[in-house]
Amino acid sequence: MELELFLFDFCPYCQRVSMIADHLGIAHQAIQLGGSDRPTWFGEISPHKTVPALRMGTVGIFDSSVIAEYLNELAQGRMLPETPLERAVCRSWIGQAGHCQGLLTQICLAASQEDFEAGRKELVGTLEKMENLPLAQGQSGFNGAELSLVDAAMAPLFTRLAHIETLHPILPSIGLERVRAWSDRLLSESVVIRSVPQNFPMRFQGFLKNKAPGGFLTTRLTSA
Ligand SMILES: N[C@@H](CCC(=O)N[C@@H](CS)C(=O)NCC(=O)O)C(=O)O
Repeated sequence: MELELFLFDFCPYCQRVSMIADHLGIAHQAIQLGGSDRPTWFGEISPHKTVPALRMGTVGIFDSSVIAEYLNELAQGRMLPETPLERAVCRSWIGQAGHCQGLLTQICLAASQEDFEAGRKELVGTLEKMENLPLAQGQSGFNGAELSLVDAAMAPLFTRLAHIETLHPILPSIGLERVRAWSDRLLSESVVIRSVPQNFPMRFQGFLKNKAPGGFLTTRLTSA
């Protein structure tokens, strides 16, 4: 039975899922669905027509966390550690990655410097919690050498953070060394590089101009 993945290449949640499928070598057909006018039949697979979504025969599933777990199960759970407690720790931090992604959207769409700073402060606060984890101590991923579901949840965030930082600093100049090193290592992994559209900088600019005309970051963009 063919596995179909419905994706939009600029979407961070889709980046996460396609990176996992690629890393695990799971054969699939990637079907790109743009940002607007998704067909009616797609609502049968994903009730709010959000991507990513997955179809196996007549069965559809949606939500990147669910799809990530499903793909990982198809590969005997390689992308999570062995014990239930370690897996639960990972899932806790995957939840935080989702929280960070929401904050990043808030930062991108901030109308004023004040809103931008409020989002930035909360994002840095969450990353500071990650800094104290036993992560990123010379290994490429959250759990060690193998890319994990936590890495796949964080990589889209790090991709976007790196672009935003070309416009305005987000991370403090001192501190967060482990998180920075974790980001650098993930962004240099070939599976992560392949998950980012080649025209990402241009798309990112287009996203800011469309979604936040006159917003704090958009202004930085035009003055850059
Ligand atoms: N919680 C969902 C979020 C998915 C989501 O918001 N996807 C966006 C694209 S980034 C979407 O399809 N939005 C609806 C639209 O663009 O019409 C997940 O993790 O899959």
